[in-house]
Amino acid sequence: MRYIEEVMNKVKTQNPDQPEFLQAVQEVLETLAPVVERNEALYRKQALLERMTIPERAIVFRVPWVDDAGNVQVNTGYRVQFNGAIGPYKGGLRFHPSVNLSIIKFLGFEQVFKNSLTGLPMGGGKGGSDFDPKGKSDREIMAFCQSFMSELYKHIGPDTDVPAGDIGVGGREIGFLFGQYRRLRNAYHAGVLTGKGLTYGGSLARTQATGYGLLYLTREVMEHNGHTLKGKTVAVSGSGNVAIYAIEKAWQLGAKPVTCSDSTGWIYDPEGIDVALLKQVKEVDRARLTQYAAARPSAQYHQGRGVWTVKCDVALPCATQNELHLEDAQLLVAGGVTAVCEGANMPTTLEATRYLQEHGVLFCPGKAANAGGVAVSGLEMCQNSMRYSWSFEEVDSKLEGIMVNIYKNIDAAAKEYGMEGNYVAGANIAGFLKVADAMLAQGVI
Ligand code: NDP
Ligand code: 2IT
Repeated sequence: MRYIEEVMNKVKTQNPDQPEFLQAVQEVLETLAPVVERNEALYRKQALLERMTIPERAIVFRVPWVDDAGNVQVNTGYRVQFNGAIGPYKGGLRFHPSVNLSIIKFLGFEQVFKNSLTGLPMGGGKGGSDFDPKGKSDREIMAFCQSFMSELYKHIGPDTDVPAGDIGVGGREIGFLFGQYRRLRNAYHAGVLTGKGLTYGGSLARTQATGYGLLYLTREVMEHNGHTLKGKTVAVSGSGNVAIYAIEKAWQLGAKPVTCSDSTGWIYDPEGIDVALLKQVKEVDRARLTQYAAARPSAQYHQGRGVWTVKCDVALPCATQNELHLEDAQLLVAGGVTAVCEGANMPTTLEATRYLQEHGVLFCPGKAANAGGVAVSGLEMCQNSMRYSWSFEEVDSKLEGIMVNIYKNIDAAAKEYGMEGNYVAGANIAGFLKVADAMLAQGVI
């Protein structure tokens, strides 16, 4: 126990200006206490937790590009290669004005344990930029992506580090990034990026994977605790890649998703969200949710935040970090929520998580619940290595198997360490043990 506190204090001293990173580390370290107690002397002598909380490498770079008016713009680019003990660094790229080193480090740290939970050989990394894709033309997006890759390509490769999408980075951006990488390297390293288009090495079902995987995991959590998803009301936040396919799979599993949101407002649709319309608005037109509301008579549009005021059985935060606060958790509990499963990374604050757990809500953390995206990225790498591709059904059934397995492993780890039903502890412990073992086996690295 004392060892964990000592490490936490060191991490705080070394990173005083990185609140998101500290939050992510604190959540993991505090749940590792029972594991560390069993191995304290070894872990301390090996400085294992100190090593796990410092990235192997963090690259920060300038990204200059020219806008449509002919002016030079400049952004900051990041790639944090957090831990490569169990495989090449793997994790998404986020383009959003809020991006800074703290956010990329928190995401990279989470990714280490998430990737371990998938059972596939992938280390953890994350990157991105404070570039804001909103309102930019396709040419501006391309100019930015090409400049970003002109530095990033030196640090990545199919056996080194394999980026993918995250907030603000989808199929269009991955295409531009891949084109520039290929041009600079003069080699067709299909496995250098995942989330690619289907005509140049992408995997079927990668687009759907995070949202679908979230619902497979949510179904496992519900059913192993005597509930079912069938007929249940689901509140979803966000309206991007994860939210859209979470909503689609919720319908397919017999539940009724009634909300979605973006950073300016949210929709309550008592008849259930119309997925085809949502895809048209967000994926095709790249428009705002006001357009959804205008086209759908049953939809109510509200400005600002408020998704968690809707009475629901299952809540799926799928937008961004720290979007579900203590007051939201209190409202959800008062409304009788059964389960909260995180589609986004760290969307629930530490206080809200504790409140939900203390009030008997089934709570599944993002590391486990949203691991389906990176899992299918791993399957994309696998297909690229084989120079082959699987059918949608094949990839989807592998994804489902991986999510079922993740549930089994986090449930078993929680039970083994005396914290039955605590899936936060279960996910952290199960994810940690594999990485710890690999690091100890590889010596002082
Ligand atoms: P998208 O860019 O496709 O969508 C993001 C959604 O979240 C949009 O609706 C966006 O609204 C909203 N959002 C983003 N930032 C904020 C903010 N600061 N405040 C309020 N709303 C915000 O991203 P994804 O769907 O891919 O990612 C969503 C979450 O899921 C992230 O936490 C990501 O890390 C996580 N994730 C993604 C995976 C993937 O495969 N894509 C895999 C695992 C996790 P607006 O359009 O107004 O900005
Ligand atoms: O947070 C995540 O797991 C992702 N954004 C997906 C990463 C990936 O490499 O597919």
